[in-house]
Amino acid sequence: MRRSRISAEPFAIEVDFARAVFLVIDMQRDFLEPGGFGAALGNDVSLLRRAVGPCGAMLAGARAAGLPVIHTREGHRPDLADAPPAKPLRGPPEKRIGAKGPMGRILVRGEPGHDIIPELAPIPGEPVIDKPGKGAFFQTDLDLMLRNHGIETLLVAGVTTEVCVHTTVREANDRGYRCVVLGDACASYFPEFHAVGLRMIAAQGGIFGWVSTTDAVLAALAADGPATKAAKEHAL
Ligand code: C5J
Repeated sequence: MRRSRISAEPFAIEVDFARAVFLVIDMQRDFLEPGGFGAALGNDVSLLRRAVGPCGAMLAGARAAGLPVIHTREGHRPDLADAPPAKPLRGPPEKRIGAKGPMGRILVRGEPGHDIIPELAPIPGEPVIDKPGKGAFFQTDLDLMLRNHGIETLLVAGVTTEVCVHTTVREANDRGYRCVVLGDACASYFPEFHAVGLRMIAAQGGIFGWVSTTDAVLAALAADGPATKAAKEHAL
């Protein structure tokens, strides 16, 4: 097994890329485009765009290197049977989960707003995990897929930093995975929450994981070369 060093906070981490995946959290139209769930909650969705370029660069690098990619989407069944009753009851009725918006019913599977933004669309062979909650492990088969493929490290990006990225990293950390969060490939409607969210991950000796950058991860991946290609045999 070959380990590559990624510079990160609180300290550099050695990663076996043959046992790593790139996990892209909820880069959906409902969060990033006007008229979706994020906008219905009163947020400036343009603040999330800053993560798109870095996410795209990491996607391209992962695909070129043979590093498996997994996407997630937050959303619910059309009858909302998988939404806890308190979730769709928040906010004014015309802006709630399940209400009709310019991109279809808000945060409902199968609607245009639920799709991943076209710039970061999954390609054939990349699993998409549909999750009813904020965390990607809650009521999904993500853990099973990762364990079946011997994955130990998650390279994590997406939105929003302090909600679905954080929840997923906490869930993963408790399940024994090592999470390296690509800070510049994450974003929040609240820049201060983004900054503090990243600090919380790396604080106390890396209480939830590591925080790095897209460039640092790509540099380690490029230096790794052949070892990553071995991951192709473990394609998810
Ligand atoms: C939110 C998410 N913010 N993907 N979801 O409701 O972070």
